[in-house]
Amino acid sequence: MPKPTRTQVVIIGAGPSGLLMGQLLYKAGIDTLILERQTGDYVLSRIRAGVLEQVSIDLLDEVGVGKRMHQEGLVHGGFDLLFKGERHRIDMNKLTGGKNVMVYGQTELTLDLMNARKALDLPTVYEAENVQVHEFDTAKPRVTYQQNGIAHSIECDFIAGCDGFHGVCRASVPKDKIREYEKAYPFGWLGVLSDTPPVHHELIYANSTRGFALCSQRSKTRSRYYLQVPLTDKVEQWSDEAFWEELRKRLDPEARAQLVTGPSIEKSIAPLRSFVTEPMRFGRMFLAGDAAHIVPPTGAKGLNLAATDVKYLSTAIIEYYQENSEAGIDHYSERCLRRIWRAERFSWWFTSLMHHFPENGEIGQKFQDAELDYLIHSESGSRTIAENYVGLPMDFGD
Ligand code: RFL
Ligand code: PHB
Repeated sequence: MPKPTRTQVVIIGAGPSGLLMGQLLYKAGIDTLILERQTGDYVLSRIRAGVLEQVSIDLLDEVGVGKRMHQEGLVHGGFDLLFKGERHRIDMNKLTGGKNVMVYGQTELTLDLMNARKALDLPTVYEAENVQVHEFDTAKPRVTYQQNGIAHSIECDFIAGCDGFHGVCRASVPKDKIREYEKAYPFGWLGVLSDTPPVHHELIYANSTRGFALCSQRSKTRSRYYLQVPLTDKVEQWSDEAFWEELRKRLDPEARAQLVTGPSIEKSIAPLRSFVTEPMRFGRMFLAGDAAHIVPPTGAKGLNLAATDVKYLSTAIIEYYQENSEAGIDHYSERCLRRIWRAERFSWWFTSLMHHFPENGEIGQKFQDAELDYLIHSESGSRTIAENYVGLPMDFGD
């Protein structure tokens, strides 16, 4: 058995949550070790989020990795809702008193965080096998793993479970100590990335009788599109041709005419679910990001919630070391969950409003059309969407 080593915080997972956590703690002089199951290249190959709220932008600036994001990210002050064949703009900027979102791919943000950690020579173990968490309900937690067949054991003060939905941290909590709330949706999103100019300078969220579609982007020359598909569909069934043809059918005539198609550079199907774990603290182990909750991507909230969890958690741990106070740690779950449930509600509501539910029949479609018609014509209705989409503040002040 190799001699155990020690660090202050072991972070499990080098996705956006884990890497941001590492930077926030580094800035406060706290030692971390990150353990990641995959290779760095694999982590960077997962095409996921594209929209950052102001709170996430501010956090990336706070840790000093915002330079490329500000150069290459696209600031959006609105988006279009398309229904009954017509598009209507939600002017987020005007409706929220000047707030915007930033379109910047999760892959780019992860790369920026990865490079920052590498430049500081902070320890990260990629391809860490069989990571296991031990004694996290005591004052001396421990994490074991293997690398290249060699076993390692690390003692620490805290474990940050930033290991995503399929991670080991949540799975290690005794079932009687955790409560899980879950809703699975009866469809998935088929996503395509292509080096083609976006169909529109802002995002288009489309409600069509054929199913939901989303026109997003990564840059002025790279597009990201999604189609609602049955869960039984396999990605191999969808040729590029079939994808573009179906997308065209779900758009309005103007967008249809403007759509530039090309070969896909990534194509995948993601299931949609709402999921929340309560609590998010188990002694000296904390869950953050997708390890603790999942939202359907319609509201673009997943990565943003991950970033704010990590801000709450790093602040609590810094308080513990600098002020010898456990108050932040004690309130971590409660503070996060309040924000999480609000984002979960919005994501569920927006998903329900925009997707096709055949089981709800024609009347279901009529209800959606009527609600959308109300929302775009009522200033308070439009403001409700805008306010939630740009993101709620970290402290609600109420
Ligand atoms: P991640 O990104 O899943 O990273 C977790 C990391 O932990 C590693 N890991 C382990 N490491 C060691 N040992 C183990 N036993 C481990 N088990 C797992 C994994 O390899 C991985 O590297 O979670 P994190 O960091 O919490 O980040 C969350 C975000 O990735 C996620 O919420 C977003 O991508 C969600 N999301 C969106 N969020 C937004 O805010 N805006 C969007 O526009 C948006 N669009 C999306 C999305 C997610 C999507 N999919 C595919 C689910 C669009 C899509 C299609
Ligand atoms: C994306 O660009 O991947 C994206 C954008 C907005 C969403 C979901 C995904 O709501």
